[in-house]
Amino acid sequence: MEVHGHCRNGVLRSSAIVLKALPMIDLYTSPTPNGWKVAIALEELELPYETHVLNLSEKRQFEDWFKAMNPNSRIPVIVDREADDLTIFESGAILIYLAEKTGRLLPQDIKGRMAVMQWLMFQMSAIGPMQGQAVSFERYFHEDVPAARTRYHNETRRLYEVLDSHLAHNEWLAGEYSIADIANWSWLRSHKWARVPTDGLEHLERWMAANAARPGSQRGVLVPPSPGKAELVAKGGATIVTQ
Ligand SMILES: N[C@@H](CCC(=O)N[C@@H](CS)C(=O)NCC(=O)O)C(=O)O
Repeated sequence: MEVHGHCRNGVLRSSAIVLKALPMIDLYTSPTPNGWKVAIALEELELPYETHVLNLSEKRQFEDWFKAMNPNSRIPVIVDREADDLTIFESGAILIYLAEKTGRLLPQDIKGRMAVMQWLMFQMSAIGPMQGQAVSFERYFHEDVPAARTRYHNETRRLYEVLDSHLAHNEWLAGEYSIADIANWSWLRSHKWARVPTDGLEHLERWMAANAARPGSQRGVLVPPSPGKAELVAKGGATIVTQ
């Protein structure tokens, strides 16, 4: 496992002295939408963290040391050293935890809180699984299955249209910018990889541009650095796609 320190924000400034904060959170991740969600949230919240990169093709996620943290063998996972090594898997749960830890990106009042939760759950239960399958059948699956390709493509596009209609009347998904925006944008930014267009969805595209313009988003999507080359990503995806 490669271990990289990513404490870009772990710098405390006090008059003349500049101190580096110790990483507080271990982030086990990979350059994928579910991983970016957590990196973006950590950057937005300016929490010091250390990144542990898993190359998913090497299948380290199935080893016992990793399964002890997540029995489902998936990234992302965090360990909060400041909270008695509290270990959390499932990116939605991690985002809620980080928001609660800092009191940011998730309102306290019940109405505001539930608005964020419902759009977060929309991503976890719909955008993620459907777009994930769209990518698998477009790019990774070992045989071409046109009916599956069409189904996941159409369902993903339909979900984008749901977001677009909502964003026609809302700047962000739930009141102020929140973990719901982070979760959904982390997937939407890869829509071309799934070959699902956003054409004609002007409100969605306006919101995507607003997310992309945030410094926290820009730092988060570089954690960890992606191999960049489409062939390499496709080869890696093909090694982990299940039949
Ligand atoms: N519902 C989980 C999904 C996590 C997930 O599917 N992670 C993928 C990368 S985006 C993974 O670790 N895949 C490894 C594999 O399939 O072996 C979450 O949101 O955390």
